Amino acid sequence: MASTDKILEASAKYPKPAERQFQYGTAGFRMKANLLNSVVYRVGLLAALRSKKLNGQTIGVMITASHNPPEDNGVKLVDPMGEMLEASWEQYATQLANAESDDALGKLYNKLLADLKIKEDVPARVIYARDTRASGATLVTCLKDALDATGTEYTDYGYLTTPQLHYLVRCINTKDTQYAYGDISEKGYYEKLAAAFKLAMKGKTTKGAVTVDCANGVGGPKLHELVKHLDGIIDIKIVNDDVLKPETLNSQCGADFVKTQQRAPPSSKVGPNDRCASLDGDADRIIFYFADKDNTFRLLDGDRIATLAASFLADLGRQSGLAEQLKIGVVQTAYANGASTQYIEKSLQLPIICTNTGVKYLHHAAARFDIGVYFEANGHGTVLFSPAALKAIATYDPKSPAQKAALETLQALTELINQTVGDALSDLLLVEAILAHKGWTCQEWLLTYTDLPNRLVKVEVPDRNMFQAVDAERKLAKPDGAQKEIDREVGKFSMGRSFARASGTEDAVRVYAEAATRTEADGLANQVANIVRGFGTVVGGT
Ligand code: G16
Repeated sequence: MASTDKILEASAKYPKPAERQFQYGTAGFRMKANLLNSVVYRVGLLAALRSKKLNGQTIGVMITASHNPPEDNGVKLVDPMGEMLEASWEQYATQLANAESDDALGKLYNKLLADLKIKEDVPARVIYARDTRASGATLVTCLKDALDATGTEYTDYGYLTTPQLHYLVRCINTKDTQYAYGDISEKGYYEKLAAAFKLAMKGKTTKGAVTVDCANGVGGPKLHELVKHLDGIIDIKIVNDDVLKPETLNSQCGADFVKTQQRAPPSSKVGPNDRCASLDGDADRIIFYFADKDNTFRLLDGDRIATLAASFLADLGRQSGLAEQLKIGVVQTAYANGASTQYIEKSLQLPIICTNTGVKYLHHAAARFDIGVYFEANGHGTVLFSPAALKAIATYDPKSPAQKAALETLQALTELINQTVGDALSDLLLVEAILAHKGWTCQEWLLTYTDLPNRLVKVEVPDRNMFQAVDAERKLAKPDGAQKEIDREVGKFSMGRSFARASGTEDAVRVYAEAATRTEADGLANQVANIVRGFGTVVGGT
């Protein structure tokens, strides 16, 4: 049977839901799981095309909805170096997902083959994994049907965190090259992180335990595995690691809950000043927090991790004698707290780039620096080392014992920090290593600058797509007149800043506001949310 026939035959099992339009968004396709069968099948077709186009390099497919509720699911593609799918291919994913009939799908598949000059006889290779959602098994079947129909070679890695899949994709595609990234196995991932952490911690100890809330997601069992490789040099207490009750995923726990609610998970039993962290459902985000001696909740979010990492790396650059060769920069989004931006510019004196929300945007911007530190405020991020920086760090001849010690720590960090994507487990160890080096508790970390009070609100409107943001999502170009009203409200608040943008992962518009006081930040967020509601309702007609 010709391959298109096989594709059509399998596709008949997965009709596209009528009158639904799909879009490859901030992190792939994401929605209620029961709408996803046809989408995942078609993403499988695209993965095959992408691999063929890249001469049979291995492409990753991750089935996850990360921070979303348990009934959602999603799918995203991973490019050969472990990066997010190249942006220019997102449109093909969207087109395939929206082909109304099997016939239209077959025609589009052949058109893509022709337009993209893809040779059908080149082999296609794919690996895939999923998080712990109940719907994952069905979606894997849809994916496998697409891979079988296209004659793709594939490996099912079962349950993994998203960053673990990114790691494996890079390992496979760099095997036996000068860029070899690691052993192609889950065990290889733990071994790489553990070895690097032990090197980074040489002669240092952490202060007390860190309690890690795993959002009842795949990060729980994987963190247990990682701990086994750490030889007890760090005390990690794991909570919210129940993956047998899928309905508890991200429910009243996890990084998104803690960041948006600005409070610890209600189940938390830690005492004052105890260091805590929360992962999200697929363990690609992490945030830290603690209750101070007055029992006030204190958040140490992605901005804090970025500033901590950037200042530590800048110190290591100076101490090792490599400062001139290691130009460090930080990448943030509009959600970054204004106080963090000011601290990076004024105190750390480092350049900043502001991009749209979405790791794919931050990652590319970070690659412009020798050492690019990128974190979204929600805790998603990592640090990228350029090839030139890696070479300098690997080959520099230290001139003193102090330079040697700093260089060794830098070398360890290049191995510890996941170079493919934000990784909660790698970031956990990075933060712990830095705090150990600085001899800091969370309180000292918090003292580096004072966050402006802020509030994040989710507004449900009939059609979020009518809200079109520009200027790194700091302004609304549409609907007409909305930005003017937002500006007018912002002007009423001392140190006020606010913006609204359509989420790319949830059916909602997000509103962020910060101001001089908590009351003002809440007030501004509510006013802007009302503006969004007003515009959304008028045009949406409900
Ligand atoms: C995904 C993206 C992040 C983004 C988040 C929220 O995270 O990878 O870059 O910040 O969605 O995006 P939005 O505001 O567009 O809904 P995750 O952890 O859910 O995969």
